[in-house]
This record gives sequence, C-alpha cells and structure tokens, in this order.
Amino acid sequence: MSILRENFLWGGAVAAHQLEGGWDQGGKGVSVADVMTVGAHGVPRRITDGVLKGENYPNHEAIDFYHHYKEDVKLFADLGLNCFRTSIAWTRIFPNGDEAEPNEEGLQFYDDLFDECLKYGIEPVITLSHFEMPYHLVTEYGGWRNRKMIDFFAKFARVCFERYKDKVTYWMTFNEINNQANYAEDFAPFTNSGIKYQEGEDREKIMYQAAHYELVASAQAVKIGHEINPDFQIGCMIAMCPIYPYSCDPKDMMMSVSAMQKRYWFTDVHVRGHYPSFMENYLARKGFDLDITEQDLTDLTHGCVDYIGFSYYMSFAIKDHDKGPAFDYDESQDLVKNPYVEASDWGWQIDPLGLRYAMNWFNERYELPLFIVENGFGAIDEIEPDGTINDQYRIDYLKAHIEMMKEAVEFDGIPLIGYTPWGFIDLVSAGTGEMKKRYGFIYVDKDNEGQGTLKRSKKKSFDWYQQVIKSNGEEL
Ligand code: P53
Repeated sequence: MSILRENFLWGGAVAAHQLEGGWDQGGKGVSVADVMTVGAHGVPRRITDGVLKGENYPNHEAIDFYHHYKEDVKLFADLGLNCFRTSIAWTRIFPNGDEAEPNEEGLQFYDDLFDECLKYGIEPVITLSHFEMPYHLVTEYGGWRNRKMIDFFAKFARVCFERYKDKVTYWMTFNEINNQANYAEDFAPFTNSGIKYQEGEDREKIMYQAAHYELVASAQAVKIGHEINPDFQIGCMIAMCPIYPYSCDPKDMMMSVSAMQKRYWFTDVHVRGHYPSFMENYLARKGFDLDITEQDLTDLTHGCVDYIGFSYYMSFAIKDHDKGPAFDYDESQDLVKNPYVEASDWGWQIDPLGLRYAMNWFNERYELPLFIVENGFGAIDEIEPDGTINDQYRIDYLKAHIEMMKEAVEFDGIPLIGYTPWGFIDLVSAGTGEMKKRYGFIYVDKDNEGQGTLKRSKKKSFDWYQQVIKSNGEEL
C-alpha cells in the first residue's frame, strides 16, 4: 500500500513559452517572453524594445514542441504520466490581448494538444498566465499598472474555460504571482506583470498596484470558472521559498516572520479573499495610496481558490540587519547564505526538508489541498561516449524531495493532490534563458546558441521516474 492516495496525480510541468516555439505561427502574437534575450547565472536577460534583428531570443524556437507535440506526448505516456502541467500562451488566443474575438487557430492548437494527452490518459493541468502576457499590452497599456488588464485577463480566462471545460479540471490563474516581491530587479516585474520601470519610479508601490489588479483578475476568473463548470478546481500558484531565521536570535525570527508576510501575503488574498491586517498596515504606513475599490474587495471575497499550487526549489535564510520594529524586508538585499545546505551551480540552495516545512506552513495557515506543481534540479548534463546521460544528481535531488513530500503526507496528514516535476523535458530556463540549465528526464539536443537537432532522448532519470510513478511513489 502506498502512502499516497490511489489517484495521485503524477505529472511533469512546463510552460508554453519555454517549450513551444512557433512564436509567430498560427496567428500567435508577440509575448513578453519573445523580447527577452539569453542570459546566464549572474547575467540578467535583457528586455529589448520589441523583437530586434540580430538578437538571440531563446523562446522563439524553444524546443519546438509546437511541431513535435505528438511524438513528445507519446514519450510522456511512455514515462507513465497521468497529468501534464502546461500553460496556454495568451498570445495564441488573443495575439495582442485586446481583440474582440479570439484566434481560432490558437484555440484549436490546445484542443489538439489536450486531445493528444487525453488519448493516453494524461490529464492536462493548466496555468492561464505563466510569464507570457501579450507584449502589446505592455506597450499600449503599461501592463498590469493598468486596471484595464483585469478585463482583458477575465475575458481570456472565460474563453479558455468555455472552450476546454470538458478537457481540463485543474487550473491555475497566475504563475508564481509572488515572484514580484523581488521588484528591485527587472525580471519578475516584467515576466509577472509586463512592467518596465522608468528611472525614479516607486517600484514597490507599482508592484503592489499590479499585484492587486492581478488578484482581482484571479478572483474574477475563479468565479467565472465555477459558473462555467462547478467541477473545476482553480488554484493559485505560489513560488514557495521558505525564509528561515538565520539564528534563534528573536530578532532574526521576527525578521523571518516579516519577510514571509511580504513574500506570501499574495496567498492570503487568494485563499481568504481579503488583505491580511499586516498588509493593510504596511501599505498605509508606506503611504501607498492604491487604486482599490469597494467592488474589488467584494470580487476578492467571491473568488477564493480551491487549492494551493506551488513551486518548491529552494529555501532562503535571513538576518535581522538591525532594521528596528518594522522589520521591513527587501528581497534583493536581506537574504543570507544558509551554511547548513548546499547549492546548485546557479546558487539555488538545496533543502529537501524545507519542502516538508513549506507544506506544513501552507497547511497550518490555510487548510486547503496542496499541489506541488514544480520541483526540480537545474544542472549541466554531460553526454557519455555511448550517448547516455547519467543524471544521478537529478535523481538524488528529486528522490530526497519526494521522500519529504511523503513524510508530510504520512506524519503531518497533509492533503496532497499531486506532484509535477519542473521541466521534465529539457526547455528554456525562465530566469536565464539558457538551454544548458536542464531539468529534464528527456534530453533535447539544443544548446545556448540555439544550435542542435532538437532530437529527444531519455536520460537515466527517465527510467527512474517511470518506476516512481508505477509504484505510486514507493520505489524511489
Ligand atoms: P529557471 C525564481 C525562483 C523560483 C522559481 O526556473 C522560478 C524563478 C524564476 O527564475 O521560476 C519557476 O528556469 C518558473 C518556471 C521556471 C522554473 O521555476 O530560472 O515557474 O517558469 O522555469 C525554474 O531555472
């Protein structure tokens, strides 16, 4: 008997812009991901003014899933997945984002893809907005600075819910909505919210405004979705990196509490339908006079999520930095290295027990089912002379995390829907745009410069994960 429930969802996760390619095909419009160049660890991706000649835009072709999806889904079935988490590229459905009518060719692509999955008993799990909003909404409206975005998103959500109501049950509204808690860097504001800051702007205030509009849009979408199909399970999606106190100094502890509030209040609003007191006080203290209407507050109460989807890759640690009683958190400056854990080549701290801690944190606070919709190890893979890839390090990472996930179920009684490891087929890294930061069980022959045959092959982790699924998590 497995610890995990019988219909546990074992899957794999990707996002449209990171694997599809076909960036200008089937009537698709330009998305924010299409104007981001390739970077590296410590070298941020550049955001260009539109698509420029001579730049390397890794998402344009990605791994060309757009043209390979039939053979790929067959491989997913061979792997044994019973669910597949991907996103719907907003720009395939509404190329500019503000059209009156959706693009039928884009809608048909996802019908075909979902049918292909369902043919093998693989259930699609769908994120509506995963770092790929229409670029036109950035240039014409300023992205999520603008309240008009709520209507554009709600319409996009409605069209998707209506079209795929019999093919999809599990939905998520905004991927890692809380990444923008790091507003000091350009990456998250742009990928989350389509926001490019001008010199001298109050980045933090603009971030809170954008997040508010997104939370209202998410709540509206949840309500619309439940009206279209009451069986829909619509979740939020949170990037969970728990922030530990560096020491048992009470000030470090309080700093960690405050930092957790600033990084995870988004979840409070998604789940409870209202702003927590600490956030109301914070916004008032900062003098952020945000556009929040009575209708917004009502909308929030009517669109609480059904479950919590979250990614888990790493944990953080924090010191108090003598900040005084406010313990105000600045994500770009305040985090410190945790001496008890190792880190990946990209500096992501590896902490399997942190997953169990995170699951307990969510469960104590919200008592909703959890869905681990991303977890994984980005690493450089070497191809052996005989063509195999022995990615034991990836197996070790995932095994350790699955063990902790099972302990959370067994010892802590946490309701868990499923587990979908990130990038189970190699794809373009979101953070750096690299191909060489690989997460997959399926190797894709393509390099950072965009060269390669795109041929797919199985790594050692493929057989391992196949066995994990077959044994419902018993054989790791
Ligand atoms: P990459 C930061 C922290 C945690 C998760 O990331 C993050 C990020 C953004 O880089 O993103 C999620 O590709 C995201 C995926 C992304 C994946 O984690 O930078 O939902 O789109 O690919 C891994 O290594």
